[in-house]
This record gives sequence, C-alpha cells and structure tokens, in this order.
Amino acid sequence: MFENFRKKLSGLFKGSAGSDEVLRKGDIENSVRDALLESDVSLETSERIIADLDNFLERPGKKVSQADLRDALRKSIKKILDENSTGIDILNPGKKPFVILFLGINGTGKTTTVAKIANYLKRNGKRVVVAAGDTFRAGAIEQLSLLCQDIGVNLIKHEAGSDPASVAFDAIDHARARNLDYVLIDSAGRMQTNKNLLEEMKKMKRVAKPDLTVLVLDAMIGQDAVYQAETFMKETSFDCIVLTKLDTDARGGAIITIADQLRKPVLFLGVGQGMDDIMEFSTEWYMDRVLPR
Ligand SMILES: Nc1nc2c(ncn2[C@@H]2O[C@H](COP(=O)(O)OP(=O)(O)OP(=O)(O)O)[C@@H](O)[C@H]2O)c(=O)[nH]1
Ligand SMILES: [Mg+2]
Repeated sequence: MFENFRKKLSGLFKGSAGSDEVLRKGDIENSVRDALLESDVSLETSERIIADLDNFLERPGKKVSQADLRDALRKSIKKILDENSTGIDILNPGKKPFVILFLGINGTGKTTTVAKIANYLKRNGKRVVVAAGDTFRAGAIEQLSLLCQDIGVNLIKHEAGSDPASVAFDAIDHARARNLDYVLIDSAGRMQTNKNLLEEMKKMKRVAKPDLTVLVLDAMIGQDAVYQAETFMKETSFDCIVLTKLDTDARGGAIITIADQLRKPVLFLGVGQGMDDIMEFSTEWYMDRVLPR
C-alpha cells in the first residue's frame, strides 16, 4: 500500500539517511511540493507542510542534512494527522444501542463498509443489527442481505421504495428490544445535485438520531474525495471518515488532506472487497508506510 507515495517521498532523500550534505531551501521546497502534489496531497495542505519545514530550515546557523529533512517532514505530516486523530473508540461507545449512519456518494463502498464493520464488531464480541437504509434500489437490499447472511448478522429491511427513515427506526426498535450493542444503517448513494435524496438523508438523521455519522469516501478519486466531503459538510454533519479502496493504486496522500482541511478523523481504511479487508487507521501505521524511519 502507498508504494508510489513512499517512493516519491524517499526519492527526496536519495543522499541516504545520515548523509550530511547541506540542502538548499528553494530546492527542498520545490521537490517536497512536487512529491506531495503527485501523491494526492492538496496544494493548500502541501503549502502548510512546506511552511512548517521552512520554520525548521530557517533556524539560523543550522546546516540541514537529508536526515534532518526527513525527520522534519515526518514530524510535520505526523502533526497534521495527530491533531485530527480519532478519539472515537468505536468498540466502547458508552451507549446502547449505538447507532451509526453511513453516508456517501454512489459507489464509494458504503454497503460493503457497513457489512465489514458489522463483521468487525461481531468478531469483537458485539451484538449488531444492520438496517437496509438504501431503499432506492432493490439491488442494494439484495446485496446487503447476502453480505449479512455471509457474516451472520441480522438485517432489518423493507421493500424497495419504502421510507429509509422508517427502516432505521425499526432497526433501532429491534436493537432496543433485544439489548443489542449496535445499529448500522446503510443509505443510498447520493449526488450533491439530487435534492430529494439530500432531503431524505436529513430526514434519516432527524429520525434515527445517529450517535455517529460516517462519511464513506473512495480513495481512488484522490483529492476529489475532499471536495465531496466538503459538499456533504454543507448539507449535513458527519463525525468521521472511512476511506475505501486503498488496496488499489490509490496514492494515499488524500489522508493528509482530509485531516488538514476537513479536520475529521479517518476511522477505518477499506483494503479490499472481502469482509475482513478493513483496518483501523493509526497515524503511526500510516507514517511507517509513507515515510519509514
Ligand atoms: N478494491 C476494493 N473495492 C471495494 C472496497 N470497498 C468497496 N469496494 C467495491 O466497490 C464497489 C461498490 O461498493 P458498494 O459497497 O456497493 O458501494 P456503495 O457506496 O454502497 O454504492 P451505492 O449503494 O451504489 O451508492 C463494490 O464492487 C465493492 O466490492 C475496497 O476497500 N477495496
Ligand atoms: Mg450501497
């Protein structure tokens, strides 16, 4: 994962760690900027990282070696991620049932992610029910039914075309009656242009009153994922992000932009189509992949 990003960043330190070659500030800025932009970090976020490096480079009387630069860049990226890291402990939410709503544009991986997280929670000994909140397409209910069958989790569904908020409501009732730990609600993919679906999404939030709203973003679209999230933010609120499809050749710099510009934590990464292909995001893990010490 993130191989290209890692190569781009390590290309900056060709002189090898430990080299005491003195680097020129202008050269550094340009090559760092190029490496970040080519890896899906936005211009705004790249400039912030470079400004941070500049502070470090401008310390009077200081010679900067490749190794210093590597450390400084690592610190700067890590700071952005740490400042916006989670604090959300999904396994110990402190409320029962804990209701999680999944939102996102068409095809980002919502339905798959709902099932993966249901599976993850179940494996951690939690009792879960899923709500087929995408009533827009009959295929979506069918898709989620198969996935839930696979992982052995109950699904509450109504027929296609029915009100998604009432499916959510029923699932929450079901969970309360059985003292379940979680309700995970799938929803229809919606474009920012589709007013009806946006209204429906707001109604779902009013009725289901989710404890956590997760925006699912597709890492393959790189920086556009951030624009998508900003569009969602204008319409509704969300608490955190699941970034999917990182097993593809997604460059992964979008994770830094998400933290810096959206100020939302990335909770999980989707790393494949299987039910186990999900992992908790951690800054340390990410840094070790993109800029190993
Ligand atoms: N490679 C890969 N594929 C994924 C991942 N997550 C989801 N997919 C695939 O992406 C496609 C769309 O996933 P869905 O879960 O149906 O996406 P959705 O957001 O529910 O789509 P709509 O309901 O149409 O809006 C499916 O083929 C999934 O198998 C991932 O992490 N990696
Ligand atoms: Mg879906």
